[in-house]
Amino acid sequence: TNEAAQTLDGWYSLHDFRTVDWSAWRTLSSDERQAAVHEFLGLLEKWGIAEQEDRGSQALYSIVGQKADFMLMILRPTMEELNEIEMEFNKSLLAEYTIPSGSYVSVVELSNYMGGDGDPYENPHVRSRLYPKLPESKHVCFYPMDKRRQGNDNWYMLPMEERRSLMRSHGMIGRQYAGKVKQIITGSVGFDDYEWGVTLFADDVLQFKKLVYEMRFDEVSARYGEFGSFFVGNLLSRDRIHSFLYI
Ligand code: 76R
Repeated sequence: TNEAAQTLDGWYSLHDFRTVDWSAWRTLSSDERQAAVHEFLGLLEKWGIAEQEDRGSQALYSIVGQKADFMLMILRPTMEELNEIEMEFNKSLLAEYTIPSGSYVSVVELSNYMGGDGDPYENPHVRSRLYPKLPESKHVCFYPMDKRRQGNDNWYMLPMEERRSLMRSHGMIGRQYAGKVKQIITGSVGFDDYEWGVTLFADDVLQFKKLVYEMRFDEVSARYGEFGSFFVGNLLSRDRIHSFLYI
């Protein structure tokens, strides 16, 4: 049998997508809406403590287009904590006025195609990637993907050496976007419908298109990439939450 890539696994990840039920939200009095907003801000503050203590991270973005209105991305050391946070939100007043519109469960993953020396879990650079503080970039892009297993194009039948060399070329393209796009690859085999989640952060939204397009011409993506739905969004900072929910 073929050699599986070894993975380094970091924090567990939940991407939670919600659509606001604006017509129901509108029926509340402005005091009730204020209370719901404050409760939500309180939850964000509470979740933020874990981030300050290096026990996780989270990001909130409004989503452009009809697939959802906002996305909360949460990273935590355990699957239980993801579940707790999701439930805390579900029990909040605001949640009563949102409709779940998708979620993605995965774990931050690095593969050993590029491998370095020593115990990677002790390497500060590796640690900062496995346990990342999510950036407050202006934009986010998320999509799930698979590596193809079809006829002659079966990623999982390729020898390790060939996959390694293909991944090297993939990494070289990615590196040209250093400083412009931050990517977090999360593995979801056994957890969700696709094999990976790709989450990209950038201040210039156009860099998502440029990066993803350029990668389409690279063999790993051209021959082996299969993609789910794409989501793109704008940072929902604390002060923008008020205007976002104002009606
Ligand atoms: O971890 C590393 O930086 C080493 C090189 C590297 C690996 C192993 C790397 C670099 N990636 C790796 C693994 Mn990637 N990546 C994607 C997508 O849209 C598409 O066509 C694909 C979606 C993007 C945009 C992207 C960006 N990468 C992976 C894997 C796991 C593969 C496996 O294990 O079989 C997937 C699914 C995947 C997909 N990648 C980079 C980037 C960027 C920007 C880099 C450069 C990172 C840097 O050097 O800073």
